[in-house]
Amino acid sequence: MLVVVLSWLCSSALASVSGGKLPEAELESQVLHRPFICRRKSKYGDMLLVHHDGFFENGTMFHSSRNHGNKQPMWFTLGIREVLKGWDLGLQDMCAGEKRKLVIPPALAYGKEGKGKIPPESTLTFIVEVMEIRNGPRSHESFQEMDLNDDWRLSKDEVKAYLKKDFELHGYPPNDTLHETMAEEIFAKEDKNKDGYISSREFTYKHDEL
Ligand SMILES: [Ca+2]
Ligand SMILES: [Ca+2]
Repeated sequence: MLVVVLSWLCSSALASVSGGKLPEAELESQVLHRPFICRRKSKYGDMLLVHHDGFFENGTMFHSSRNHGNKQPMWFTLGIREVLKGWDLGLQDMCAGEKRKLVIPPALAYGKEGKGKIPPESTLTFIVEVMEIRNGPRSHESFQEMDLNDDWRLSKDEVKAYLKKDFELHGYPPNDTLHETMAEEIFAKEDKNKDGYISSREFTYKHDEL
């Protein structure tokens, strides 16, 4: 999963983007559709592929992923403030194929300042449909998958093997030089105690934000 690797590379930066404390505000969440079969439910650290429509309080649509840009659904990691706080809170325990309506108060959206075409103090309504759920780059499952010899730490070779497999899975030819560089970058950032291994502790997210 190339997207997972890329998201892993950026995740430290994303996780460090955190604002000050905002006043308590209630998020309204309503299930519009839940599929009959649900193999897993979304949890913090998962990657979600979603389509979404956003509306102002007066009902005007300000964004629709189906109509804007490349019209593609979007991947993000749940629970690391990569998206609005209201999304992180409101899109838990969802099934692939589920659709929810979220009414998000300003404190859990763009706050006092607003952003771009979102005016200050806007309550926003989103209709969000989850298309797919995957293990996040920092999940326990991803770690186990990468830890080939089960010693609870990732060697540089294990990380490179994972990158290679990931490339092949996406139809890219393996590229040793590139994998080497990517592994170096990952270790520079993630091997906090510089012992040449990424421990499960170094790997896993801390969810102290929420
Ligand atoms: Ca290992
Ligand atoms: Ca280490």
